[in-house]
Amino acid sequence: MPDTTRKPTVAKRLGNARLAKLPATVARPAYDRKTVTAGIVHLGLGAFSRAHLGVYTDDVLAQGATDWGVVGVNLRSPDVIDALKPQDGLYTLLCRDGGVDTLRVIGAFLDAMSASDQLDDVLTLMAKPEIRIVTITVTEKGYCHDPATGSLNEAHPMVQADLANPTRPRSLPGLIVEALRLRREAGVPPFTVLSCDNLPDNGKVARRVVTRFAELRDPDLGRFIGETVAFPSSMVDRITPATRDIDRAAVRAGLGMTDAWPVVSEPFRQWVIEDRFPTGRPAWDKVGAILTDDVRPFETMKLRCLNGAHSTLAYLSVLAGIETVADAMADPLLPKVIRHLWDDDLIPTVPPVPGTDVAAYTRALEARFRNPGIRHLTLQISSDGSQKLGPRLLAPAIERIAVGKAPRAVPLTVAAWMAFLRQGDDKGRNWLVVDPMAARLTAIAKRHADDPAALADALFAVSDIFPVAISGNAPFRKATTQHLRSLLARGVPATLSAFLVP
Ligand code: CS2
Repeated sequence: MPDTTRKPTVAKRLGNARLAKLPATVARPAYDRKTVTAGIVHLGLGAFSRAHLGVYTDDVLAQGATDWGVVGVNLRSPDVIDALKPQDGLYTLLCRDGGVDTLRVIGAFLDAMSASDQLDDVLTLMAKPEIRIVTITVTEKGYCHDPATGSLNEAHPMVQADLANPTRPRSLPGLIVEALRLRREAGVPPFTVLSCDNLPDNGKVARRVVTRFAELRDPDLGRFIGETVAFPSSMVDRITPATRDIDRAAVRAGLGMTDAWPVVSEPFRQWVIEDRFPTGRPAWDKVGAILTDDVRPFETMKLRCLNGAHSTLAYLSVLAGIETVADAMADPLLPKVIRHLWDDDLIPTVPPVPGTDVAAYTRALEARFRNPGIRHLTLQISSDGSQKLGPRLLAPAIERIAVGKAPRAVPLTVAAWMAFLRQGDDKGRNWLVVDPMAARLTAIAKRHADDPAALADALFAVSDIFPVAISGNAPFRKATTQHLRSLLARGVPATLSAFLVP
C-alpha cells in the first residue's frame, strides 16, 4: 500500500527568519535589516532595478547606512509583489559569468507594494518626510511621452484619465505629481526624482512629463514642481534577462530553500548618476557608482552602443529564428554586422567619455553579449521598438546625416524592424509584436505585407517614430527599402552577406 499520509516535501521559503540557514556559499545582507528604515521609494519593481539599484543600495547598507532602505512599488502587475512579500522583500541575485554562478541574497528592498491595489498606502508613504528619493525604472513607455519630442503625450489615455481624476492616479506622472502635492500640502520638502530608464537625458524627460502634467492639473502646482524638484539623470548598465523556471530551480538548489522570483544578471554593472540631490542621497559613490555633473557622454555611449546593438541583433535574430543574444553572437554574420554598426554609425557620434575608451567598451560588449550563462531572449529585447529605435539608433543616424555621412547599418535595423512588424514569415514562423503602438503598426504591416516599398513608405509616415530628418532623407529611405525588399525576398543570411560585401 502506498503511504498516503506522507506530505510531499515543499522547500521552505526565503525570508528574514531563514537568512541564518543559508549555505555559507551564498552572500547575504551584511547588516541587521531590523535597523534599516526606508529612504527611497522605487517605482517599477522589475528585474532590472533589483539587479541594479537593489545591489548598490545593499552595498551602502552594508557600509553602515541605516536610513536608505527601499520600498518597491509596481504601478500595474502585482505578480512580483506577491512573490516578494512573503519573503520580507528578500530575493536572490543569480550572477552568471559563463559557467560560473554566484548567489547573493539582497536585503535592500524592505517592502513591496502595488500602486493599483494599495494606492492610499503608496501615496501616504511617498508623502513621508523620510522618503527623500523616488527612483524609477518603468521602461520607456511608462513616461507617457511622445518618443519623437520627449514631451508629455497629453492625449495618452492614462494621462487623460489621471487629469480627470488626479487624486486616484494610475500613470507615472500622475502618481509623482499627487505625491508631491501631498508633501507640499503637509509642508514636507519634495523628494528627488531619479530616473534609471534607457532614455537620453532621462532626468529631463522625467522633469518634462511631471511638470507638464502638474501644469495641466494646476498651473501653480506646475510652477512649484518646476522650481523646487530635482530630476537628476542617470545611466544604468547591467544585462538582466527575464527569470525562467529553470533559474528558479537553480536558485532553489543553491539556497536550499525557495525564492519565488530571483533575478539573473551578468557580472558587469555600471551606474553613472548626476549628483543633484537637495535632500541627500545614499553614498552610492562609495560602492562603485560614478557621481558626476554630466551623465550625457556615458549615457550616449551606453544607449547607442549597447542598446542600439541589442535592438539590431533582436530584430534580425527574430526574423532569422535565433532565440538569444548569445546565439546571435555565435552566428557567422551577425557579429560582423554589429561591428559595422558600431564602427560606421555609432562610435563616431559618441562624445569623449571620461576615463573610457569607447571602442574598447564595444569590444567588451561583444564579450558580454557572448556570455553563455545569460539567456537573453531576442524577442524580449524586440519589444517596444516604437520607443527604442529613436534614442538608440535614429538619433545617431540623424547626427551622421547632419555631417554629410550616410548611415550604413541603421537602415538595415530599421528594415528588420519593419519586417518584424509582419509578425511572421513565409516559412510559417510567427511571433508577437509587443509595443504600445502595436495595433497601429501591425495593421500597417498587414496591409502592405507583400509590398516592401509600400510598407516602408507607410511606416516612414508614422511621425511619432520617424522625425523628418529620417523620413525626409532619400538615401536613408532608399537603403532601408532595399534591405526590406531583400529581407522579405531572400531572408536574413543572404541580406547580411550582401550587406557585408565591402
Ligand atoms: C535591452 C536592455 O531589452 C532591451 O531593450 O537593450 O534591457 C538592456 O539589456 C539593458 O539596458 C542593459 O543595461
